Amino acid sequence: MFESLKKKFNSTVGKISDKISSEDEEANEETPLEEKPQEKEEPGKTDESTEEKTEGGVREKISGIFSREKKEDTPESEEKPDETPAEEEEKSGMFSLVTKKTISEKDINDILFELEMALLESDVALEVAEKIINSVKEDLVGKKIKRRGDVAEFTRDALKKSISEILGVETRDLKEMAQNAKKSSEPLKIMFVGVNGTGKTTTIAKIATYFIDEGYTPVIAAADTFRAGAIEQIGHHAENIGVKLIRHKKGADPAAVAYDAVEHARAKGKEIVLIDTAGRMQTNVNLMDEMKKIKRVVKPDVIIYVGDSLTGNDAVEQAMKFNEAVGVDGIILTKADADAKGGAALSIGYVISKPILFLGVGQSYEDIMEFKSEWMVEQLI
Ligand SMILES: Nc1nc2c(ncn2[C@@H]2O[C@H](COP(=O)(O)OP(=O)(O)O)[C@@H](O)[C@H]2O)c(=O)[nH]1
Ligand SMILES: [Mg+2]
Repeated sequence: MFESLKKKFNSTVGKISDKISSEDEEANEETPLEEKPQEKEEPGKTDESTEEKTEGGVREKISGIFSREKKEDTPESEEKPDETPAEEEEKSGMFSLVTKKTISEKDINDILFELEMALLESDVALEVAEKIINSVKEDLVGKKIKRRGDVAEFTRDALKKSISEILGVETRDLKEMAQNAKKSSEPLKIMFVGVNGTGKTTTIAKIATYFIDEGYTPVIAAADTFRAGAIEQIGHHAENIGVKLIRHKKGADPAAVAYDAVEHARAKGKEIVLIDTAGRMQTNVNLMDEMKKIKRVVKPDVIIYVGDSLTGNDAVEQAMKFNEAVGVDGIILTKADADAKGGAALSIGYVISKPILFLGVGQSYEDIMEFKSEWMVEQLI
């Protein structure tokens, strides 16, 4: 899962660490660090030792496309002036592994730009990639390096912090909502929206299983009355997991199906209503209106956008459209088990300011996991 992003973040740690450590070694061998002349901006020349020429060429070509923040390098005067005798010794090169240097923007600019390009290739949204790069830059520039391991540690920490910030959208606790529903005897109504094939129906069966395991009795509304075979498909799942399905005929008003399911839950004391809807293109106005009608009629407590993580930027784009049309409260990303890239998982919550609640991680009813941002950070770096 998300191998591609993980590789890119880790290789960035390695590259920054190698670059700054090797500069330190040169500084120790050649001249005292303080007297080392500032390198001039000569991308083709200065980076040959650490980067492949082809990558450099590509970078130059695309460098005009995306705007890069230009900041002045941290001035040398930021070096701590009042050094202890021990620090003076370190600088004089007595301990070759103990060096002292302040990370400048120039040290990391090219490597971070390369990371930004790599993130975009992995379907990370542009605003998210930019935020990560800027946040890491802000954290690293000016950091004083005392030991060789510092650079890797600082870079890793800076990346972790930026990813945590990206994923730090306030989440919603469905379990708590279900508990409250139980106490109030008014069912928790959850409506699932998203385009065709993203995994809505499968996800509803998984969420029903999740709540059954928690001791609740859900009911499912077969409100996808549009697609051929949809009612049979969800009926098959409902039977497998032993959940009551409320269904009308194909072509019936989906809002009426959802309404009946809510009435059923009220009458039978069931705590949760899960409403399946037809997969519609986010651009289909009529079908979007139909979804708004379901919303008006049953007033769901939670609207969950179900997106296919394999579709990357498309999933993010669709989430925006659904959010504009009906208002989304949370996200479930499916097929994360098959997603090597991870761009949608990293970006989608940030872009629409709504939390990812679960990840779909396979085709069986148990293959769903609660999404925790700390877990995601650990996956990535
Ligand atoms: N690997 C994998 N496949 C999934 C996952 N969720 C759904 N699928 C598959 O995606 C396909 C479409 O799912 P479906 O629920 O019919 O999508 P819907 O059109 O949005 O209702 C089915 O073959 C599912 O088995 C998941 O988390 N992982
Ligand atoms: Mg479906």
